[in-house]
Amino acid sequence: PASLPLVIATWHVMDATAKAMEVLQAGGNALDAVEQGCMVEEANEKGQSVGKGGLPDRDGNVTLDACIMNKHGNCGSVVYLQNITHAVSVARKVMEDTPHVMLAGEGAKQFAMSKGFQPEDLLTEASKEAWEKWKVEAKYKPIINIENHDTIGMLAIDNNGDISGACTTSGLAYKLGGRVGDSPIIGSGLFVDNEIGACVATGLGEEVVKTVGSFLVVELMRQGKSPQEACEEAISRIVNKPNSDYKNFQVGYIAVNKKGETGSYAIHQWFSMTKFQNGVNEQIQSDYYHK
Ligand code: SD4
Repeated sequence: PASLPLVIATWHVMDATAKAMEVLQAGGNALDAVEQGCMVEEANEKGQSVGKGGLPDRDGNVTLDACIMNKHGNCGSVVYLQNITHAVSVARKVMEDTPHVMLAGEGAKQFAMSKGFQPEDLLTEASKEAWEKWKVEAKYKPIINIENHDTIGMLAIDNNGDISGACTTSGLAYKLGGRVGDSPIIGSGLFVDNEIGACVATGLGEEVVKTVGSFLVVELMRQGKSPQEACEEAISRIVNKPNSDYKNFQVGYIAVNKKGETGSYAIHQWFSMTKFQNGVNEQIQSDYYHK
């Protein structure tokens, strides 16, 4: 089997995977690792599709979606959360401190504040300027890879061989007010089954939700597919739909199985996975469908 521990994440996020590996090497569990890894990107104001500095919706509001899932198959999620940078940590509190799985909007924010999270303005000058520029024409169209390396999904296996995953995003830039993507939807943006493996998605969330993408990838691994084969099959479900408009949007998956084998696949070029294993932290370009 591949050596443990290991961490993989969507896009080019070496600081985040380094943080997660540091947690694992200090004997921390996979859940702590994915939370702390994701927090690195949430706090990074330069990342314009997650946490602080995320691009707003069309009304200028930064609204966050995040979820987390542990080795017991428990999960927590927040949707349409405003003014709290570390959405992934709020999701973990929902999992651990409430009888619920999802909290939305104002209720999620009030809950976060009751747990000691400090509200702050998440719209940075740079993101505000980008939004103002967008407003001139105000055309909404998903742009392939606009997110490039920000929205983060992370999966880890710790020294005990246990798997956890997390996902956090400010969603699609200039979305309609109220829009929620795949990232906080368990089974779509993220799924973890400690017996089998885990998967996390990025890209146009609507297309991931319609195919329950991450659950699909894990179930395909359960049926014997490798993580790579499972990611490819889940992408083919999207592109082979009648009238699929896949040429105009991106979806990417990364997956890991219980043996520590990994895979990644996307519709279009330039999707990548960051992987930290055996002392090597590297960005791996993903293979893709549309050539
Ligand atoms: C969403 N899947 O809200 C997210 C966006 C994303 O890289 O992954 N961007 O649809």
